[in-house]
Amino acid sequence: MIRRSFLKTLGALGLAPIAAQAKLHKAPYSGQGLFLTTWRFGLESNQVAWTRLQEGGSTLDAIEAGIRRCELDPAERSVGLGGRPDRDGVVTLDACIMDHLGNIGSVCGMEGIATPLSVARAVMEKTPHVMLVGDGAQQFALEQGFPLENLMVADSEREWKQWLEKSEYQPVINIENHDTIGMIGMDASGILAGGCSTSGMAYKMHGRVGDSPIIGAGLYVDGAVGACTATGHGEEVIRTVGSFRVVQGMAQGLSPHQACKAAIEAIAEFFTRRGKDWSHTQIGFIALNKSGEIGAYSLRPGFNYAVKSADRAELLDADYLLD
Ligand code: SD4
Repeated sequence: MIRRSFLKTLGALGLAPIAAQAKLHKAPYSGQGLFLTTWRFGLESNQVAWTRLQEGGSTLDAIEAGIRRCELDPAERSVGLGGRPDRDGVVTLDACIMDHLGNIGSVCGMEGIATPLSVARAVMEKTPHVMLVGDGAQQFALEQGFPLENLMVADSEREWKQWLEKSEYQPVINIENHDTIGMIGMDASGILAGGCSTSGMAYKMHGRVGDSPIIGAGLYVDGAVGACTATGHGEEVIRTVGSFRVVQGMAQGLSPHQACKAAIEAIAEFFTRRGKDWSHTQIGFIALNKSGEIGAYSLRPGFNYAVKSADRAELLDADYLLD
């Protein structure tokens, strides 16, 4: 009785819990697992996640393994080891993780630890908190036995020194096929989870944090509805609470594709309303729902994502709003 009137009050305020609003009257998921990952490197990360799942790992284990593959690859220059530095020449990493029950963990602006997603998972599972930043995040990681490493690779250092000559800060993002890794997935029983890991925008101000470690912005999972993750211009994704927006869209009956499109349209609307120049910006979302439907959408062309299921392993181009 109390619960019903509480829900009614929340509903009147437009705040009813997503699961309670869910209109997902689709067939239940009948696959053996499904992973969706941003960008070309998602192909390999999906394969690693898939193997981990088939070996008996949970969705969360699979996502951690898939993202870790990318974090530890020094050739991937926007995630983990080898990530591009900030304007002061410091590589700082952001990551977050979320499971189907609403457990969350996040690290922001962490230096010297190559696998921030695993640290975010440790924050989730081993602390009473959900987010650790900077020195505190590193201190916790060291206590947990993560190794301290120099994350700057020679190519990143050379490019940074070149950049210093002009020091022009124009966030050019997503024009190359390697960027923030966001992975969402589901096991054979439909248990969802997601993770997101990045070194953020190259040459950002020291201390800047984007959307990727922010639950609701860079990642959101509702175990009864679906999951979404974002890549691109983090400030805009935070402004519009992008990933939560997409999951809420799915809860209200939109397909993953429609929900991603609606979130991109909202971002465009926010730009227009604020009269800001958005000619250099890019944002992309990927999403999946509980019945195994997938979708993606970006602001402009060039965003791709990898999908993996029992009978699929491919890279797809997202639909987009602007040419
Ligand atoms: C950020 N969203 O730090 C990240 C960067 C990114 O494609 O995804 N670039 O804003």
